[in-house]
Amino acid sequence: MATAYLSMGSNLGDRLAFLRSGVKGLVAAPGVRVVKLSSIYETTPVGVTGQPDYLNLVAAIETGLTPHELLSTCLAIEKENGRERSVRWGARTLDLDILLYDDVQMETDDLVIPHPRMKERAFVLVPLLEIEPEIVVLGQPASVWLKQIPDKGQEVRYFASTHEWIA
Ligand code: X6L
Ligand code: MG
Ligand code: MG
Repeated sequence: MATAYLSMGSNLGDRLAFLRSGVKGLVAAPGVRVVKLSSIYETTPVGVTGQPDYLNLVAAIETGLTPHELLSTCLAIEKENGRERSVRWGARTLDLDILLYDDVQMETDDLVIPHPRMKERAFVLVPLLEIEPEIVVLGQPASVWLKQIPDKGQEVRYFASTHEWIA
């Protein structure tokens, strides 16, 4: 069994409902057990500006799936939730990314772990630190990565609890 951390985001339609549906998809997925969920944060878009604000959260899971099986599961859940891939980094109903998978470091054409840009994204690090305050990413505490992010409008505001979302 491996422990993995996943990032979830939505900035189209009923954002909260898409996150909820994404979590339900994970809970229902064979070989996945959701063990922790962060709160939901409302965050400024990074990469492409001029799109709606995101809701983001991070989930900790235990899984018997391999990294690529987990990736397929994430893509299937995105698809079930109407994800369309047109504009790179554009608005989306649901995005589900693998951040960490045990201490695995791997780089294939379709999957890079740890997630290559997670160290520079407050919308990932803030919810990750909420559920795992001591976590180390690529040799450095996530809290230190977060402090190193320049204050350039990467706003992350508490939005809602996920208290009732996993039994
Ligand atoms: C230069 C070039 C600097 C590209 C940054 C950063 C690109 C992040 C893409 C970048 C660059 C991304 C979310 C988001 C996206 C999300 C918030 C991406 C992929 N997803 N912003 N932007 N939350 N707040 O989930 O992360 S698009
Ligand atoms: Mg993403
Ligand atoms: Mg993605």
